[in-house]
Amino acid sequence: MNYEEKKFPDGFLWGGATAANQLEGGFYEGGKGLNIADVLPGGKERLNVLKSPGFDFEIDTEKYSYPNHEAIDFYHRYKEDIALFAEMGFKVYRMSIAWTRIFPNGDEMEPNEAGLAFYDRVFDELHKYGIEPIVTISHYEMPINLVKEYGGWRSREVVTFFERYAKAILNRYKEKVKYWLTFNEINSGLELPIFGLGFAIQNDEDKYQPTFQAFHHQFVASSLAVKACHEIIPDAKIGCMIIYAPIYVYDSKPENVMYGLQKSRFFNNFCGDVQVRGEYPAFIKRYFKEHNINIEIQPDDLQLLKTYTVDFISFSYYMSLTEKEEKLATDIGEGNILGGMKNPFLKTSEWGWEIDPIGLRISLNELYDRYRKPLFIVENGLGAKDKVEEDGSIHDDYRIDYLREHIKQMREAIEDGVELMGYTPWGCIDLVSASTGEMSKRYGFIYVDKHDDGNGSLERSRKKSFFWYKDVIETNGAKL
Ligand code: BGP
Repeated sequence: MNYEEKKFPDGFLWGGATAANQLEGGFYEGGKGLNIADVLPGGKERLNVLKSPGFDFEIDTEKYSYPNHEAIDFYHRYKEDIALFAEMGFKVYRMSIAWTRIFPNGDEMEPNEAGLAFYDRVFDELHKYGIEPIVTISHYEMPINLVKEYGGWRSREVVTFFERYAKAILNRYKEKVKYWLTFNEINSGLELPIFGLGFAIQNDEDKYQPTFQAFHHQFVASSLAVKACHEIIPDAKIGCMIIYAPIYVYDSKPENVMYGLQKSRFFNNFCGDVQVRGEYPAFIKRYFKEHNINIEIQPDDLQLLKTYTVDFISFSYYMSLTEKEEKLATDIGEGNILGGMKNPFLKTSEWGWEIDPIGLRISLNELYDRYRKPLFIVENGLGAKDKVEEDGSIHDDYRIDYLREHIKQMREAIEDGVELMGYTPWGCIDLVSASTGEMSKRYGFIYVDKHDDGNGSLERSRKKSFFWYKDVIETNGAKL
């Protein structure tokens, strides 16, 4: 391929991605209320809380640290950070709005002006550099009041509160935001319900009826947001957001192949099928029947889901999963948050996430074959521990290698015929990790001097990958 052929399509949206709760800090400023991320402890306790039943959503500062409270202080330093994004040449910046800045308790009638004004300032700053914001309406941070008083997404009332919130921000930012996403990694509710569904599983029963009722409420809420978005900002595009992890079947045993297909349908396709095709797929209806799940569906719900489907599909891609029907505990890859088996052909990150660039090409093809809608990779990246040299430089070649190989596979997928809108690698600036609550799991092109113990000057510096990514964007992907 010559230089011209290596380029990505004109208008390809290069950028980076973050989420409010993981970088803003200022958790009690500007009238903000408490959200789920504010009560999640940092360090080893984080994963325990996410994976074990019975979390009570209380803050206990005697016992735990809460890294999201200050995070990297984007709340006060957004100008400096956006200037750095601009220096890399970002075309877009994916961020989220903290629901609790706009509706501190979630159930008020009127939005909080100070919260609205903060994002006005952020969007204005982005536009100053010609960077288009891509806004996730809800990224793992439901207001605590809605969790405690209403049971999170179990409650139908939350749909009304969410719709009010979505309309408030769509109206306010109609001139400033043209790309929207409804729920971050909506299918995470199957593995990490605290994040995905806004409630903690208390017992096995919760995994059935309440879980799927909560999903239904989110689907309805998502369609209401699509409807409002199209009415309020006719030239905007709004997408769903799922975690995609292609499933590799461990061997050719037909039972395992069937298991892999079912696993993929459940994890990868269930939420997309509802949000993109506008209906519950047959495999989930069968599952409901076999598990006695009777979700409450209001008369207009199904028509709403069918009418207000998303314009594009965005997804996060970190790893593939290898599966068979009967796994032994020793088959499971250590640290792999989604529970897949060890794949002998793949290396893993320090946290046990399989590194699999070809899996991204497979994901893009599977998604495009299934839906025939534009795709957007809104998260991808390598969590790694960075070493700061004496002169302050950071040689993160491992991150460059990771991203380069994934970008190559994106180009392959485009050659395969996939319509790909853009790429926003995760954590373009170091931030608090969602699953570990630690700072030391870094993804950024920009280093932030903040450590797991909460100390650090919060100073920003450019890693080697910063200059590399700048070149990638400048050459529209021709120079990797
Ligand atoms: C996704 C989330 C992000 C993010 C990322 C990396 O699941 O949408 O919020 O943090 O994963 O995960 P982690 O921070 O656990 O390494």
